[in-house]
Amino acid sequence: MLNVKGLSGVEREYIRKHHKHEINDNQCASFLIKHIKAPVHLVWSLVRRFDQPQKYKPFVSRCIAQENLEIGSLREVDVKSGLPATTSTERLELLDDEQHILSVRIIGGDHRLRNYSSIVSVHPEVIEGRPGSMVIESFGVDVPEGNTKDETCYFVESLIKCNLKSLADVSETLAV
Ligand code: A9S
Repeated sequence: MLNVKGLSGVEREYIRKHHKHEINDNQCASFLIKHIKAPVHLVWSLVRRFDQPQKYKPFVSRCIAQENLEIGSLREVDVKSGLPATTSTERLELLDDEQHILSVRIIGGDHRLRNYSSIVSVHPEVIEGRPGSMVIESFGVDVPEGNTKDETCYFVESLIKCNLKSLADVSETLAV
C-alpha cells in the first residue's frame, strides 16, 4: 500500500510509523495527505479538540463530550441534515501532544461505518519558505453489506477530503 505513486520518502516514513491499521478481509483502509500553510501548533490546536470537532469539521452540528480529554473519553457527535446518519458515538484512542497524533474509534451511531478507526498526524514542513503543516489522516473500516471496498473507500475518502479542506481553510485564516 505504501509504494503508491507520488509519496515522498518522508510521507512514506510517517505513514509507516504512525498509521498502522489492523485490517481484516472484510475491511478497507486508506489515507489522505493535506499540506496546510499554517504552523503545526495552530493546526494541532484544532485537531486535538476531541470535544469540539465542529471547530473545523463541516458536517458536525453538535458534539457532547466529557471535558477532560483522556484515553477512553467518549463523544456524541450530531451531524447536519442531508447526511446518511444523524449521530455517531466515538472514543478517544490516542492523543499525543508531543508527536501530534490523534486516534479516534467510532463505536456506535445510526450510520453504516462499523469498526471505523482513524488516525490523524500533524508534521512540520516548510511551504513557500514559511512554517507549514503536513496532515496525514488514515482510516480502516468494515465494508458494509452490499458495498465494495472501492465504494467504501471512495465514500470515506470524500468525507475526509472535506474535513481536511475545512481544516486548511480554518487554519490558514487563523494564520494570517
Ligand atoms: O468525521 C470524520 O472524521 C470522518 C467520517 C468519515 C465521518 C462520517 C460520518 O460522521 C458521516 C459524515 C455522518 C457519514 C459518519 C460517522 C457516518 C457517515 O455515514
